[in-house]
Amino acid sequence: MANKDKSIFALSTPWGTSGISVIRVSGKGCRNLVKTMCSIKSPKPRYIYNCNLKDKQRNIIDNIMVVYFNSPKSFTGEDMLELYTHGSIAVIKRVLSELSYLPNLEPAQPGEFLKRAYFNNKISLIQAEGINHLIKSETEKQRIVSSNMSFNGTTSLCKKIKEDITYIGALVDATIEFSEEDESTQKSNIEKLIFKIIKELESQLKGIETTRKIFNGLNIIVFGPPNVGKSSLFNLITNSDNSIVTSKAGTTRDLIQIALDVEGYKVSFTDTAGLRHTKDDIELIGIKRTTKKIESEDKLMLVLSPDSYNKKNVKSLKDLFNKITKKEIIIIFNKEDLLNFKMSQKKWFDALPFLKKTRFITTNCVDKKTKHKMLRKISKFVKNEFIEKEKANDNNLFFAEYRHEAHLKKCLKFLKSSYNLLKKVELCSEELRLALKEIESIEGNVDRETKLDIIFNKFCIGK
Ligand SMILES: Nc1nc2c(ncn2[C@@H]2O[C@H](COP(=O)(O)OP(=O)(O)O)[C@@H](O)[C@H]2O)c(=O)[nH]1
Ligand SMILES: [Mg+2]
Repeated sequence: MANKDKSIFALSTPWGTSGISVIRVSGKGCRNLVKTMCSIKSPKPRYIYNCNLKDKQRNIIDNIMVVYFNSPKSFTGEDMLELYTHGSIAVIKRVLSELSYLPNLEPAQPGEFLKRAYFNNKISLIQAEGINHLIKSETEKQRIVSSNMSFNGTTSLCKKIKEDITYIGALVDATIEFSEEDESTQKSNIEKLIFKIIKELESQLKGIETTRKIFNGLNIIVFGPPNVGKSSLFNLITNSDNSIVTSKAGTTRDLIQIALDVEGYKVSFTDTAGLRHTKDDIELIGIKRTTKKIESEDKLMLVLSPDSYNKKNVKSLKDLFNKITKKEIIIIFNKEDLLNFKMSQKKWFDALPFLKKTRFITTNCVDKKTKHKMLRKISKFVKNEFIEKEKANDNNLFFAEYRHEAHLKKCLKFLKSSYNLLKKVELCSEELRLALKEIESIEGNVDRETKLDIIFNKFCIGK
């Protein structure tokens, strides 16, 4: 992080041509900057001004809008400026270079505005992480979960859990005062309360898996023997011509990936090299990469066709299936327009009997007339088989980071031992106190600068 006494500046909108661009400045000297660069003598805070932005030689750089925010009523809690310039690369460059010559002003590090906001108690750590996800979000599901984290959802849940643990702590401490009989009813009450939080934490930990899938996307790997029409199918699904299609076996060598938004979920499809024994060393690299990818991902789309049925291809697939376990597989029987289609389907199932229960559809990827109908059929199949089961109540997803998971797990551990230590009031109280600390850490009681840097460096510049 840059020196906290220094002021920082950055372009907060993307670099490039657009209607407007926003450049942010935070720290001491903002007010003075409005005077010198914008010729506004005493800017009213949070008031938008139209002015000419001038360089040191008093030449006009651009006609802009500017807002001055006075500390602590700003995003970072410091004095701040937002300059709305025309979205021109030349203007942006000129303004940034002009700012960089000013004393006490430095380009912001990634996430530094958020970091200052956090240090000035404007936002919690989890809110900063949420805003970072929100900025990067591309699909509706990603937006919903990021919003939960940024705008109160997660904070309220943490508050509720903290209140519950504190309340239990008070009850535990009070048991000392009770008669033996009252003590046992009280303890069974406490047990119930602890159990309720344990259940909540367990459900949140489960939810993290779902959140990760929402943020990282679901990966579907299109694979199979050469020449079955994998690349044709991939191009059809992704509405692209990114994958080369030829009648020559071994055309695709690189892994080609495209991400789509399927009902608010980010879904990435990967086209792969056809699996076969080959002496071509470049194709071999492609096949190795394909096998590795299949081994590492869960959702597999096996493409087969009548003209690809032969002993060698059967063996390649058998070898692969011997290596992999626990995958979700669906089959696309392609080239349904070929004459011996039905027969070949049976042959494939007979050769690979373990696939007999696998769900499948039949397709034709070359007939332009049926293209739209085919796409609908494939999309429906993919949705039913791969997306539906991932669906969760997004409003109940509040955590995403490995950091959150670690604290939740520790909190759970302390709660469980407090449950087991109910008879020893002091020890039980101590476990509850430790559990409480873990929830506070999620919200941001992280005091080691280095650890914070790891978190904030993942963020973008200008945020
Ligand atoms: N008849 C027919 N040919 C197809 C179909 N899908 C793809 N092909 C053809 O099969 C050949 C191999 O296709 P390609 O997509 O490159 O297969 P890949 O090697 O599995 O990626 C090309 O000549 C395609 O035009 C189909 O549904 N029917
Ligand atoms: Mg191909």
